[in-house]
Amino acid sequence: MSSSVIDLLATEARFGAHNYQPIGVVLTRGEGVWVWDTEGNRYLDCLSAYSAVSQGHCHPKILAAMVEQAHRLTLTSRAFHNDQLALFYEEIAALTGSHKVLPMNSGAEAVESAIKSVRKWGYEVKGVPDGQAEIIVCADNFHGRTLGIVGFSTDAETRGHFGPFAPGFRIIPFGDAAALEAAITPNTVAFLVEPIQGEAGVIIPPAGYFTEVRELCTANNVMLVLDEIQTGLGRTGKLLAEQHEGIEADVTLLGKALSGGFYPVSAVLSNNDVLGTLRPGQHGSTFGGNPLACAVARAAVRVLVEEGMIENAATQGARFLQGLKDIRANTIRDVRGRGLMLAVELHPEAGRARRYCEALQGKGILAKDTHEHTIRIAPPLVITSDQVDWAIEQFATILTQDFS
Ligand code: IF1
Repeated sequence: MSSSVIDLLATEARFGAHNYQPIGVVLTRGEGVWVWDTEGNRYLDCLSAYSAVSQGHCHPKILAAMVEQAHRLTLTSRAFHNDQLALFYEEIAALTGSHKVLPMNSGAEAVESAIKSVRKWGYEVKGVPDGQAEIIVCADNFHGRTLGIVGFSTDAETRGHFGPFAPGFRIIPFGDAAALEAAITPNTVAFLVEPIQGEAGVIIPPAGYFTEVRELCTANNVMLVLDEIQTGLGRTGKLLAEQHEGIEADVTLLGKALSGGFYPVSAVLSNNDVLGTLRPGQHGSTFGGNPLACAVARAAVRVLVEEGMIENAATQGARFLQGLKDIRANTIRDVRGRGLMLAVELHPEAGRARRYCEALQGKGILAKDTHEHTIRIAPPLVITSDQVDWAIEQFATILTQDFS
């Protein structure tokens, strides 16, 4: 590492809160699936900023939309109308088959907004006594970092010493429809769940789980809220991960790739009932729905569809998964994934996943460990067959070594 890079790291360490422990690479440029560090080394990005950069780094059409809009108008607040919001609503509703759209900024804000909305729906439409609404969530969930959300996390690191927390949440195991049935009461307003648990280590529920979940929610007048902030917008090889299950959520949450990584843009999508309960003054955001965000999101969604990125995620995801499965290495305990949301789980004796990610960096691949023993792999959806094959060779080289 050059002295200027060491200076940057020291300055970060001195002034920054130490709430992250990044891999020792300082990135300065990105294009498509590639990123470059300050010393000129090139890496294949197998994290894509946690799936926010699905369209590839600095996609030229999203960039053009952003620059054009930034020259004209960036922020009006929702005290006035802007000429981008209606078009954003129309396009996202048509694409996803939703009736109503609520624009926010971060993923956590979309989750918080959904919680507020389904509670309000519970009191005003379902008839739950005021203050009694219950929301069911899953163990090992990850929905963001705000107080409301970390209060129903089951991860000690995520929630430890941040309480007291808001009541009104019940936690059940993921992938267990019988547990959902047992947890529902007359006061249950919603079931909030990730289609595939990301932070938990790319955990895919058993086949048929979501069909049963959908039936239980419908039968009990419980809103099914799918957090598709990570799984949505093509990541799993379909526009929405719910399509793999042949179901439709009542409320869908989008974020991350909704802006192609240019800007924080998130949204709550729902049927008329849920978002229909919000009245002026009851919810909002200074930046939510601003013209710059809307223009960027419109371009981000357009290129995703027009450039075939969703189909490519399905094709290249299957190729990547098979390639990883074909690696014969006794460090590997499991390989799993759907589309380009993939994970390699290591045997505990093989050593920490972090060491493997550091070794992969040396081979020109940036990937991220999760939960000690799992390497998460989520490249931009524009990855080609040759790039997948090259990545698999690097994974094979590293996974056949022992870092225990
Ligand atoms: C961090 C993981 C990914 C999410 C789902 C909501 C949000 C996220 C399903 C909140 C955010 C991120 C945030 C990032 C780590 C990360 C993550 F490792 F925790 F699981 F992506 F894989 N719902 N996920 O995955 O969205 O408010 O951040 O915009 O460092 O916290 P946000």
